[in-house]
Amino acid sequence: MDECTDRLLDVQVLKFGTYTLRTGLVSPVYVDFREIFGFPDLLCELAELIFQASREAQYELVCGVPYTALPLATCLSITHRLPLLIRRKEAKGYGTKRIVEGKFVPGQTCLIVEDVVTFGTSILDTARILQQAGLKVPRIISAAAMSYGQRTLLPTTAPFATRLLSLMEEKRTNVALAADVLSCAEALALAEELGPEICMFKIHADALGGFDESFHLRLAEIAKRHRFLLFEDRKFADIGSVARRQYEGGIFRISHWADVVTVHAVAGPSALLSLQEACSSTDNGAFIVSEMSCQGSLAVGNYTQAAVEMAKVCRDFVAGFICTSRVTTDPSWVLVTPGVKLQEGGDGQGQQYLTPEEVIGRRGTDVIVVGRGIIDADDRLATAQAYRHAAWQAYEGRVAQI
Ligand code: 5BU
Repeated sequence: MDECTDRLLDVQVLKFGTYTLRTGLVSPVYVDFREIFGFPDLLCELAELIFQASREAQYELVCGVPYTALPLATCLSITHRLPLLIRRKEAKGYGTKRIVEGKFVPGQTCLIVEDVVTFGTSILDTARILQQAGLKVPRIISAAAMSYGQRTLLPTTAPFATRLLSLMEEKRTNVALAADVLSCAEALALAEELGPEICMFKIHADALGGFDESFHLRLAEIAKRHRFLLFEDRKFADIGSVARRQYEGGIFRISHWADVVTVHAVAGPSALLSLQEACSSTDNGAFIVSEMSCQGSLAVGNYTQAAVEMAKVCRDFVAGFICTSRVTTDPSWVLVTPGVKLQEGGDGQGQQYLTPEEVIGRRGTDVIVVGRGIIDADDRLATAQAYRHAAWQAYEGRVAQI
């Protein structure tokens, strides 16, 4: 895959810069798929990667989303002897008036191939039309869903996001543990036991009994040994000067040990800018709370969009967002979702849970934050491994499928 990516860069199918897309979104990456038509060997290589990525799905036919994905679908069809369908953009006004051309019988299963996905509207249109024609659509494959590793190469990815994305890719885990236990001693024991399974260890320092300097020194040592990052879920929401003092000073001295913190958008960008100034390393960062998992949250709609927009004033410090949906399609930001359990439901106190498959696989966020789902389990290690497996499978499925 990496060799293929290098060639896509060489021949300018994949470009990095600042591009305004048809949808009005500004993107740091642009895929000019039409450029590939001049390189048939590369087209075949990409079609083969798509075939490999879709192997688990059972399908009998292949259909490309018009127009640029048609050569990809054709290549797959010829190489693997899969009958090809063509979905017309509009039904012909004469002759058969068919909108889906090709040989098929209702009930057959069809793979949809797309070149680049922004919002997925064209894909969904194609899926709907094929379904109306009686076909089953098990999988949609896109040539351009970026992996965590590939996203570290984007020039707009913040330093902390780069650290997190590389760690997730290398360690093969996108689970953050919400270590909401009573004491620092318990938190250290949890970090020791579950450290090998997670990418971030999230605490609320002010809710842990016995907090002192020796705690964060010992936690940092465990984090280094088991390779995870330290996340203080402080949710700063005050004016810049106070937020800075809360970050650097007091009992917790958060800036001395936390790799990443959360910041509310409600007070505007000043808190972010002050925290960035006070940050002990340029490799550290913050997540902006753009949505919350709890019932009745006011962080919705225009607020969410404004929170996402605000991140741009502090691009080197903001690594991404806390959210429960895909609040941005810009792959430089990391999307972190709390309120996750293996079974959907609630906790009776406003928390709402979605499954790893739902948030990573279907909604398209990147990291799950799990607290009681793991902490309340009889076997915490086996349960953490089950979350890790579910969230990673959902991610791997998504890199091939949108
Ligand atoms: P739970 O035990 O998995 O429900 O814990 C969720 C954790 O995520 C907990 O530490 C919350 O403070 C944190 N959280 C959340 O649940 N929802 C949010 O919207 C935000 C943080 Br922001």
